[in-house]
Amino acid sequence: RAFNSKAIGILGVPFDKGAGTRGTDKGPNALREAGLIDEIKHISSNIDVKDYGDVHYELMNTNGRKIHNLNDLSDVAACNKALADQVEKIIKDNRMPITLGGCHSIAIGSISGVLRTTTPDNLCILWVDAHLDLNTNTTSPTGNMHGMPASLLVKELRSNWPTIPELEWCKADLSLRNFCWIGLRSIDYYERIMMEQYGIKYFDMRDIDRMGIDKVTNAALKAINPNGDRQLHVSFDIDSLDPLFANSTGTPAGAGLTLRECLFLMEEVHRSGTLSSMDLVEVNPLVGDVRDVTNTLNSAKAIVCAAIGSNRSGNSS
Ligand code: Z70
Ligand code: MN
Ligand code: MN
Ligand code: MN
Repeated sequence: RAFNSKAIGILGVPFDKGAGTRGTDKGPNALREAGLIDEIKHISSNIDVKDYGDVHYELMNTNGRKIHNLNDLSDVAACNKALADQVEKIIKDNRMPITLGGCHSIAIGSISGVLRTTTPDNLCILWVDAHLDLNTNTTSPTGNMHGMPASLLVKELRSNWPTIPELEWCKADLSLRNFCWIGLRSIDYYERIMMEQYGIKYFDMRDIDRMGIDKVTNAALKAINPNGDRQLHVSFDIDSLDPLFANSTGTPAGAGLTLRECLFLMEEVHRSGTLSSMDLVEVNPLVGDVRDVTNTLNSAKAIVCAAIGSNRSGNSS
């Protein structure tokens, strides 16, 4: 299959129920109103972008069942099920899906949709985030499912989960070996234990200070795609950025990535020729003042555009 297709499919996921803070459901339209689609069209003359609109979902009948410490599970499950169908459809239209969150729980459906079109061994995941998002319902200190998507997608943690009827459709069995995290600086107690137990690949803020973003980016891509023959999904949480550049998010974490580091990272992702799908999540236009929201939207747009070929050295076609 061809990577870095010039054909893009944008999908909004106005969903915030996996987060403890309301408002990420306003993310997709805020990005559209800030001109994201037009900015993508202006990257180059041969780029082809289609806006698929927003995902809609209806609740399943759960007969009132509840599972311990999974807030709004029925909504999270129903939204992600609909999302997986839409992502699969966009790929079958020969477009690269870019999902606009929404909270990070939407990575469950986004990555599940991609996995219907390829094998788990063929897919690698770059998770750019201040947080690890590897909790299960028994390790999570909050019950918020945006802190759990990675663990629902990997086979190594399957036995740590109870049977969840609403998520029966989620058959993702990626290996943790195919994941690498960048930007970590807020990790929960049990997440830290899992990181050590499974030898998780990551480059945290200390690694970026020590190595610089160039070496980190290339080491991360090499770690999950040593032969360059896998397709790459980037799950980009805007809270990986320092609050100076993206304060409008539910849980900003200080001392984070600069916008320049993120642009370099995404330019390299583009240059790798392996990018096949992407999430941009946790933009919350209800947090902060007008200036915070503008900065956050500008950062988010620049990150998406860099991933699909916008280059600070100029674009010639
Ligand atoms: C914490 C949890 C999280 C984003 C917060 C926080 C997770 N580890 N993710 N904000 N984007 O609740 O599991
Ligand atoms: Mn113009
Ligand atoms: Mn996240
Ligand atoms: Mn986060």
